[in-house]
Amino acid sequence: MALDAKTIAGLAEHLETCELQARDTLKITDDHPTMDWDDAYAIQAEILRRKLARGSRLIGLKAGLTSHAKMKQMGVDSPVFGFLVDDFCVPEGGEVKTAELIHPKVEPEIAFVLKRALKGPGCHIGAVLAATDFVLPGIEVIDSRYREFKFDLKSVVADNTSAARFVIGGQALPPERVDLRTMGVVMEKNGQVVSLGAGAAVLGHPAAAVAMLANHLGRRGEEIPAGTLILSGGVTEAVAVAAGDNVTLRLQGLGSVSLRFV
Ligand code: 0L1
Ligand code: MG
Repeated sequence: MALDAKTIAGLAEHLETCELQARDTLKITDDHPTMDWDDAYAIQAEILRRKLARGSRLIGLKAGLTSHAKMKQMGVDSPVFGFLVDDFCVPEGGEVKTAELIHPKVEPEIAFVLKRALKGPGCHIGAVLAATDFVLPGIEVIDSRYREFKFDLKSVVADNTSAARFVIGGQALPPERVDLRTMGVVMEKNGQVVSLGAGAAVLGHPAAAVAMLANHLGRRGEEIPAGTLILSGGVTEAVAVAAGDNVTLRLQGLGSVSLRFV
C-alpha cells in the first residue's frame, strides 16, 4: 500500500461527505498519484465501516463496468466492485430525490440473489448458477462523486464505484428458468426506449461478473455470503436522468421494475 491509515481515513471521510452532501470533487488520484489498488479498496472499505457504524446494513455487492458499452462510455478496460447498503435501496415504483444526488444516471442490470456462499479463486459461471437462488430485474442509479464523471479506475473504486441508489423488482426466477445470455433488456425513460441489449453484453454471461466478484474477494480471503444481492453490471451505457423522469426496465421473462426521479 502506498497510503498510510490516516490518509485513507481522510479520503474516505472526504468522499463520503461528498456523497452525503451531494457535492462533487476532483478525482483523488490528482493529489495522491501513487495510490494503489489496495489503497483504493481500503478507502471503499472505510466508507462502508463509517456507514455501518451509523447503523446502515450491508445488503449487497455490485460489479461495475462489466459491459463493453460501459467500458467504452467510461474509457476504461476492467470491471470494478463495490457494496450496497440499505440506505441505497428504493422500493419498487418508488421515488429518488434528485436533490440528494449530484448527476445521477441509470443502468439496466440483472440482479442475482444467492442461496449459498460463493468463494474464489476458481469460481466460474457454473458455480454461480448452482449457488443462485433467483435472478430479477434491477435498475442501478449511479452518481459518481467526481466532477463530470471524470476519473480513473482507482478513484472510482475508492468512491464505491459510484453506487448511490438501486431498485429491484419484477419477477424473481431461478436461473435455470431463463437464458441469461439471450435475455432481452429494454430500458425506457418517460415511455421512450433509451437502452436495448441482451444479457450477454455483460462479459458474455452476467454470471461471469458474479464469478469475477467472488474471485476478487477470494484473493482477499473473503467470500460472498449466502443471501447476498448482487448487481452484475450495466448491460448498456448509463443514461442521465433528472427530476420528473420515470424509468422502467423490462427483462425478458422477468417482468419490469421502475422508479421515479423527483
Ligand atoms: O456500476 C457501474 O458500472 C459504475 C461503475 C463506476 C463508473 C461510473 O460511474 O460509471
Ligand atoms: Mg452498475
